[in-house]
Amino acid sequence: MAEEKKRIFSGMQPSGLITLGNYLGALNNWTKLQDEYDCLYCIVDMHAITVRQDPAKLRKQAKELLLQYLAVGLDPEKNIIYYQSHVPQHAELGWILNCYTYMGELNRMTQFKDKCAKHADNINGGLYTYPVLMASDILLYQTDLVPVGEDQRQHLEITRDIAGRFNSIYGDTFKMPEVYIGKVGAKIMALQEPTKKMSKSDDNKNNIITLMDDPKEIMNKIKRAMTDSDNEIRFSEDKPGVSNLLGIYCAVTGKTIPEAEREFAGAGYGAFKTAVGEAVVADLEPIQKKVKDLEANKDYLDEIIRSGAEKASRLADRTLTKVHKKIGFPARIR
Ligand code: ATP
Ligand code: LTN
Repeated sequence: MAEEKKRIFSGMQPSGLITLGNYLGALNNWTKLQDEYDCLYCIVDMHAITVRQDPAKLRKQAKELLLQYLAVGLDPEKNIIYYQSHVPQHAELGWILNCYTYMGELNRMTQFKDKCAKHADNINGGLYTYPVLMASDILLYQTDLVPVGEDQRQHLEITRDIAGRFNSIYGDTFKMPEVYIGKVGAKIMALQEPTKKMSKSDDNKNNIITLMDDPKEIMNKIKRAMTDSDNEIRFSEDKPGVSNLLGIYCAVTGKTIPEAEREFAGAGYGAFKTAVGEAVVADLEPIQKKVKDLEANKDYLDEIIRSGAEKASRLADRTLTKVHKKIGFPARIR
């Protein structure tokens, strides 16, 4: 009998157009892993409302994210692609796991601290318990591997802590998930402030390149990216701007950092930035074309989302039934 494939779960928030950071840090790895694993790729709209969203915009962004998942090459025949809010079991397990998570653990989350600083007027309970919902997303499907960018490592650690705690009280219930962080592109930095990560909800649009930026915008943003004054193209901690551009260049071309450093030895920043911009444009152009082609195909998209939710829901029920039984909820008479 063929061995069952291992399972992957990952997700992105429909909180804006996805950036080069989301693409190189996560999406690009998802497409590479889709043949080897059974994958669920979720559009985590329930996570997105932890910061205030405009309803019409949120709906539009969720659809755009679906188009982009497909345009980068996620195959809906091979992967389960769906909106988180269509599978209420995420919230149900989320509640349960809240009761197995300590406030002390949540207080340590750096993303929570960052988002509190950014949204001081709306520090809500959802923002605080966000990692528990994320743990539920992952544990609901008995996930083996979670491909994410470097910024999510801490959330994977708390997921493992919660799973371990639950398993030690009730016996084996959840698979212990592993984090998967790619070698390149795991942390793309903001172009104007290269010591902070590129983030799709950044108000300064010059900090980010989205997958849908046109070639002129991309070239301009990269030309304006912050560098330094020593005019040397070298990867180094004290050169965050140049290092970030080198990282982007390598992630889109498949070259290694030493190869890129050799290629640009003696070149000026102007020529370097032009080469980086051109490489990014060449990588994104086919994706943008695919988004445009898919856009009009409403029935096709609806069917992906409908069947995705149905399949996810069936898998989720298996875990939830097990969890209910373990914690002592009365059995449902069906
Ligand atoms: P927001 O700005 O709304 O918080 P975000 O841009 O941080 O959004 P998410 O939807 O939270 O993006 O993350 C989606 C995936 O992209 C996650 O796996 C995350 O680790 C990855 N990711 C986000 N930013 C970067 C980045 N700058 N470099 C590499 N990977 C990233
Ligand atoms: N927290 C992630 C998005 C996310 C996720 C997940 C990623 C929500 N649930 C489950 C992997 C697995 C983020 O903010 N980048």
